[in-house]
Amino acid sequence: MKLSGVEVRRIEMPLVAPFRTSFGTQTVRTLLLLRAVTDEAEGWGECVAMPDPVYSSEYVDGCADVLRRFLVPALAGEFSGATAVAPSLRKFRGHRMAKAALETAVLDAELRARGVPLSRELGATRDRVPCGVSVGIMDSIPELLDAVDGYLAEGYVRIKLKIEPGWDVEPVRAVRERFGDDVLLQVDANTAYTLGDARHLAKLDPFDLLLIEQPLDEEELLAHAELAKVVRTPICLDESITSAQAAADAIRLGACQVINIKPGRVGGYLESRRIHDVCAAHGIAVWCGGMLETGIGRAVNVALAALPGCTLPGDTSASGRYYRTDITTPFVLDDGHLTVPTGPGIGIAPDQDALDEVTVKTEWIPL
Ligand code: OSB
Ligand code: MG
Repeated sequence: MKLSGVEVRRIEMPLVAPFRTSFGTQTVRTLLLLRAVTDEAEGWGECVAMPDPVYSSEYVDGCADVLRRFLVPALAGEFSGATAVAPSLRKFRGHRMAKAALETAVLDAELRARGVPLSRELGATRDRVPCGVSVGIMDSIPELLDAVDGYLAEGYVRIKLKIEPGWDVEPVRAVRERFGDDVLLQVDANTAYTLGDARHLAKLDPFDLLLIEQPLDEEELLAHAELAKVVRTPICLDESITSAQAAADAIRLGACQVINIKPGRVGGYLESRRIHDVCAAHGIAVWCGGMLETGIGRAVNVALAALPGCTLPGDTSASGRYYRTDITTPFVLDDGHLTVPTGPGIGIAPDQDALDEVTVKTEWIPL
């Protein structure tokens, strides 16, 4: 396979509602969309980095820079396909979101040429996946209850509440009191706490949460293991899990009982599959996380969520939870589930007009 170049589009899509987390508020999703042009076919990849380095160290302009100067040029010449991408990029440290987008675009092109759906390539065992929804921090409890009420009415099978110091026990209590004990409920702190908050976080225990996601800093694996001795709620890691090696280490240390897999954060779908396998071997539950993806990133996430080890509902919500108009045929919730695309590659492509509408910059990186 030979790459002739990569088109990098910067797109800006307004969110249907502001999304507030412990690291900030998003009202518009700005991201990079890649189109890899090869001698066999074209493929798409979405780079999940945000404009500011507040979730992880990567950010949109940094990803565009590293793709242009280092990652795309490293793929010059004949190569054997998507499995050769990560080894070719390994000498460049970090930048996993940029690497993941490039690998996904190449993988999509390769699978389209071979006529193979991504879900089959990854080893998916389901044709539809149950969906959860991530609910941002709100200005008031009544506002939160209205939002959760709406999502439950739409059919979401699991609710995740974003938390931070000052917005944790009370919102959880309010959701439990209003919607009952049967709702699958979990929380995500995006690193907002310290080990000194252990006793406070243990106050979440009576609410029977599925998990608490990334309470402490991404580098604090040992502190998560210590926290796990004080809180009964299972600990799930997101930001800390940057590779299959990191996952194996975290499991060995007792830092987590659940893992959120995000292909962007770990450098791609092939590494995601390895994390899935490491976790399955250790009896650790996994689920597919989200980064407010467009239909392109959503298609790949839904394929990943269909793997047998993804035993918890993921943050793979319908297009309408994020965008009034998606750049692909929208993903629509059917009885709380999304259907896994069956076409070759990622199984979906952007609508050209919708894509042009949200594109603010286009760059062609030639090889
Ligand atoms: O921590 O899981 C997270 C969105 C952006 C960055 C980080 C996270 C999230 C979400 C939303 O929780 C998940 C989604 O619905 O895409
Ligand atoms: Mg998270």
